[in-house]
Amino acid sequence: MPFPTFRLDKSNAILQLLTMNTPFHIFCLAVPLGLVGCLSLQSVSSAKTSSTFPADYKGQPFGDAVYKSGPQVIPGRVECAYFDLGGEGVAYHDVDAVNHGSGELNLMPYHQRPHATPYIWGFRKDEGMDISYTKDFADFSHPNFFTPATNQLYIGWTSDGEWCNYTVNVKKTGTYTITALYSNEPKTISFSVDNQPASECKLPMATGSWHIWNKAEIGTITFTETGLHLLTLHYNAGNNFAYFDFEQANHQ
Ligand SMILES: [Ca+2]
Repeated sequence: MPFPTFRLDKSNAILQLLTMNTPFHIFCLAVPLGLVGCLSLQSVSSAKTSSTFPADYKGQPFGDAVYKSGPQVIPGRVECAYFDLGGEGVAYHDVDAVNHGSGELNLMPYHQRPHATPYIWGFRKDEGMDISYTKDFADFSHPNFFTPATNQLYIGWTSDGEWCNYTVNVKKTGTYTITALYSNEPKTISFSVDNQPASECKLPMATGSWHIWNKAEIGTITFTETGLHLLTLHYNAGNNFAYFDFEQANHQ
């Protein structure tokens, strides 16, 4: 039997499937499904870049063998440890090149907790940013104002004048409340969007320790265009930061 010829566009693929004999049924079914899958992947990876995204930015959204979701989404949660790839002066500014958590403290066996994994305690250990995770003896041995997740990653060892970038995918325009999971001092932090000042936020209370955590609403921020934006967190010494939740204000 000669091979039939057919076009595999979406409109007639199903018709061909119904009218042809096996084994071409299988082929015809697999190809359209593959096309659909490819289109889905493409839609995830090709978020629209906003008109104000800095054209000369050399950083990239964080990703590794475990985290493959691409730019973090607003509305939603921005995990602080998922700052962009690109290194010192591009994706962040940190006062020294040592990662004092993953690349120093967590090299000590005692800090490699049984509830964690090498991926967690060594998370991005070669970055200058300082990263660690919540530990049984440090973060859960006392009451917290808000109890973080076990193995919650956070950025710490903060110093004055530091900043870090997050390429975020904003799905809806509008004003958002920002809720932070943080510890320690009642400092002021700020965010810029596409290199323009966008929000100044006040951490409402001292928690009393680097390892006593609080989750609180700290301010608002407005996005006037959907698509990819460069969100920059500016901070000084005094806090650990785990994540920021961005929720649309006033049920817009
Ligand atoms: Ca550092």
